[in-house]
Amino acid sequence: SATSGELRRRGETVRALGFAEAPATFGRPGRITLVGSTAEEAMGWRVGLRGMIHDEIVIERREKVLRAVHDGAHSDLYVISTRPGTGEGLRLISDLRAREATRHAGIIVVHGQQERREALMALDLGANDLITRGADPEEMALRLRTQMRRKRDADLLRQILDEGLRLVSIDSLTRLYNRRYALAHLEKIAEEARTGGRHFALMLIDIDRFKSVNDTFGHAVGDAVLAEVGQRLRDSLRGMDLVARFGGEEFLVCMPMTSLTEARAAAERLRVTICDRPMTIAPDGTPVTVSVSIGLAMGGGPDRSAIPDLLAVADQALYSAKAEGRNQVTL
Ligand code: GH3
Ligand code: MG
Ligand code: MG
Ligand code: MG
Repeated sequence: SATSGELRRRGETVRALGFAEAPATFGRPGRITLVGSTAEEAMGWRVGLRGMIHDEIVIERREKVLRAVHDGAHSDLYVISTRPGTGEGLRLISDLRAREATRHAGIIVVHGQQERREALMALDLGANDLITRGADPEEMALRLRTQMRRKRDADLLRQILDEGLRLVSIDSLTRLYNRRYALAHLEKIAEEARTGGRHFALMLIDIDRFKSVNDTFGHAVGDAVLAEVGQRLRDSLRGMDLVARFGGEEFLVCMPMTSLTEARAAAERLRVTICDRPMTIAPDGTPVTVSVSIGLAMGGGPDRSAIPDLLAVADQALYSAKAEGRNQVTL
């Protein structure tokens, strides 16, 4: 288990990376499950390890391990005994690797000196380390500690990666996806539409005369209006729809599996939800009414246009909406 120095270093890493607080699993004691061929074998391991491992150690019968995982009682490390010729143990390794909760768990296989075939198969199925049956407790403790350390580091890295991906995908003002994420996601939607033979709608939504909102009420109110526009757009769409802040006061909406008729209705609904009631902006409750112009383009079906071309079509439609007087949807 981690020493206090190690924990302090991890805490510093976590803070230096800008986490508001430590990731959920940070600092929690680890858990090790021992799965012997017999109850006596696992008990023997536990007695040998006494005082050398500071993580929680549980003994589980082979048949009960997956049930426990299913019930949420999964471990960071599994020590599993194989029995030659039975496939027992080996099957458990592949089952653990196939489950989300234990995909990244450590697995150490305990095998007999002569069971070279089992040992190699175990490694092939994803075991992290091997111990020869009868190895002394010091060696066992060392190998367990190494795997627990590796698991903790890997968990932390995965959380940092998830958080980093989130940070580079989200616009901090509106909490919507940003342009970078939207462009990547659009390609996926286009690909799904190609294989599924369905249409999707693409909308570019630009706030009308937003410069005058800033000029009249100040930049802070302008920011709050942007956040409220984003909120209203999100509230009026389905979970499967993409809403992103595409530029300064420009938003992008993509609706998969949507016909032209549905898209027109949705765009009109979005237009109305922005302009039909004032936004009350904190702290003094300034009422601000804005409208948006929406350029609509359809993708998918027989039309094989690439995303940049569809965006250009939507942008052209938006330009027309502005030219024809704003606060309208144009196709
Ligand atoms: P139009 O109807 O033609 O779109 O007029 P507009 O004033 O909205 O368009 P223009 O492109 O002239 O101005 C957009 C303004 O949006 C200018 C810029 O200062 C403002 N803006 C862009 N991003 C932000 C932001 O993050 N916060 C605030 N408060 N204003 C922003
Ligand atoms: Mg503009
Ligand atoms: Mg504008
Ligand atoms: Mg604009």
